Amino acid sequence: MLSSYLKVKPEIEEALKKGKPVVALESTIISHGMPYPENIKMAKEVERIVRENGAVPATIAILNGVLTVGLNEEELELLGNSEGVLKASRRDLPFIVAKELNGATTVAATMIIAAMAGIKVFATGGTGGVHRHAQETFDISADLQELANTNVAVVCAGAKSILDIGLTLEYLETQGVPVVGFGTDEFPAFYTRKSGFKVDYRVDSEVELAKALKAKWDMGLKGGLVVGNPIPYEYEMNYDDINNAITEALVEADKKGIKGKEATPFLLSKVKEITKGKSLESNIQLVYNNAKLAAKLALELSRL
Ligand code: PSU
Ligand code: MN
Repeated sequence: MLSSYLKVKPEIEEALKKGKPVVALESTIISHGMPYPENIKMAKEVERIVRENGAVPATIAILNGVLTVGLNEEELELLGNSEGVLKASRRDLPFIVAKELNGATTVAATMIIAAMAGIKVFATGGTGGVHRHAQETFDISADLQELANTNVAVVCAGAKSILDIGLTLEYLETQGVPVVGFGTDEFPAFYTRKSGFKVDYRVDSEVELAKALKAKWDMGLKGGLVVGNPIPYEYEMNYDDINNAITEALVEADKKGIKGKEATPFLLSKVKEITKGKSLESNIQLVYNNAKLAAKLALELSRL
């Protein structure tokens, strides 16, 4: 039975039962996406922002094999500051559970667990996507398949150019995943507001977004939706600086033979090093911005 694998914090369970807004948050961003102690600080602040904007935060991870929705301080600390926490995507779930291990959930795994718990809105920094040269490497994040199949809306700051943004958008189109721009016609590129790629639909309010989501799911169109929420102007990076840093990081990853699930964490930490920490500051701020939008979206969705 599902309930023997899943533990939902009472506050979250209560909110879900009453149809109150809840926002799911992932944990790979804590364990593999940012360094300690900034990761823990970010994780706590994101939860505070979700609350401030009218929703209950639900950070998700696997603890001793239990799919856990809602973490306490000690659990956040464990994820953010210990060795041996595995990066958990869809394929890892059965083994991390069976072996009673600790896993930090990617966008894909967080969507799965959020859907099990009944959470419809999820905020993160960036999702995985189609990597550059995927034509040869086949490196396409399992996040994209999850978006095709699991009914959770993901608010992110677009796709960063460690990925092939164009191919990522093509893949999502094939899979029938709507990609919308919040207050923009352009799909944002994570560290920058512009990417050079257009979105399918521009949406200018949370209500409009909530209505589209309700319509999608009412019609039985399974799968998620990607909300591209551009980084606030004041935290945006210089387009050339960040792209040069990414190119340098990609060359280094190639030289070192980094691939598979190590690729994204390696590139993020390398880019941070090259930009002398600037990319991390932008990354943190865009997550806060997404948490705010996700909370408002969850609130509007709960009113429909
Ligand atoms: N992008 C970020 N920070 C992250 C990730 C992506 O800026 O921490 C994480 C997310 O958890 C995402 C995962 O789901 O990386 C994708 O990994 P992969 O490409 O191996 O599927
Ligand atoms: Mn991959």
